[in-house]
Amino acid sequence: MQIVYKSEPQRGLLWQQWLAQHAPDIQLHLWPEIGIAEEVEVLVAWQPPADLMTVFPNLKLLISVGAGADQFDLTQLPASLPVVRMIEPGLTQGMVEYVTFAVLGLHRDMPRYFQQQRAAQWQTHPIKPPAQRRVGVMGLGELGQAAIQQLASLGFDCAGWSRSPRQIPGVQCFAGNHQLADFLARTDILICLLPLTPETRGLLNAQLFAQLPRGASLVQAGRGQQLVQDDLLSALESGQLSAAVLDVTAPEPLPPEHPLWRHPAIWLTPHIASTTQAETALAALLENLRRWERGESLRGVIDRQQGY
Ligand code: NDP
Ligand code: OXD
Repeated sequence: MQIVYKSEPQRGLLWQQWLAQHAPDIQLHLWPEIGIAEEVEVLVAWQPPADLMTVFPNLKLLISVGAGADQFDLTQLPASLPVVRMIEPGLTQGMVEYVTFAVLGLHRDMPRYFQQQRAAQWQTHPIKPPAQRRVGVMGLGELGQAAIQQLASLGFDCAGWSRSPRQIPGVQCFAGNHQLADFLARTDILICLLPLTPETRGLLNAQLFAQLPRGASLVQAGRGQQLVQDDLLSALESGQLSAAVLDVTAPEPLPPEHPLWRHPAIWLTPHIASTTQAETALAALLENLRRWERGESLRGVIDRQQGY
């Protein structure tokens, strides 16, 4: 099997060496080296080359090296080309860690304490038990479910919101637009782990913030285009929101002069919440390639209608 990998080079090198040793029938080429283009059946990429089907005329499978596949313009790809995304334990664990860090930081008033530190102000605030802190995760997929289970184990009052109804022990589950208002009304810390689709683009806006309890906070680790940044700044200004932890922005990188960088109630990280880990992803990648060879269903197939 001839595969081309086009993403972070270190990971590609490790995969190439590991496959050569453990699955020598799979030859992984590291972009821009592609072997014989006509023989390439699988592309594993973050950003595919322009004119994908011209470069690889016999491509049969496109694998996103990340959890999201919104970086692909699905409308430009043949309907018959399966597109799958990465589901692997290292990526999930990274997101669980980031969300847990952010929620604990917000729960324990850390943005406020860091502001106080800069002002050399020694002032304490009451500590709330986690059971009195209502966290709400938007998106109950691979990452959202893992994150919420960790938060529930820490004793937070947890709810989640998804497109279709879900059942997660110990978590109050809401689904669909008709239950969004109820979900928001009971959420002190809102975490977005939604994929970017036409429905979720711009969803984190003034109207949505207004439905949260006053003083709520936001953790945004989905995609930058889901957040209306000016609406966030206004909500922080008015006190409707008290703080935000942002891992994704639009654009990325965020220009140095952008107000989000310097806002005292915002913690900003450069899209590092999680990433596909070279070692842990190998088994997931190989498993999907073998399933594909055997004509079996793949893990993480993107539904073209839903866009995720
Ligand atoms: P999944 O596809 O497994 O889960 C997506 C979840 O979102 C599902 O629960 C789905 O509902 C829900 N959803 C989708 N559209 C809507 C909608 N319109 N209304 C309500 N719920 C909706 O994705 P993952 O959990 O693997 O990843 C989620 C996202 O996290 C990625 O797409 C990516 O954008 C982001 N990400 C960010 C990273 C970072 O470093 N910042 C790293 C990795 C991922 P249902 O259950 O009904 O299908
Ligand atoms: C991903 C990401 O989707 O890194 O994996 O954002």
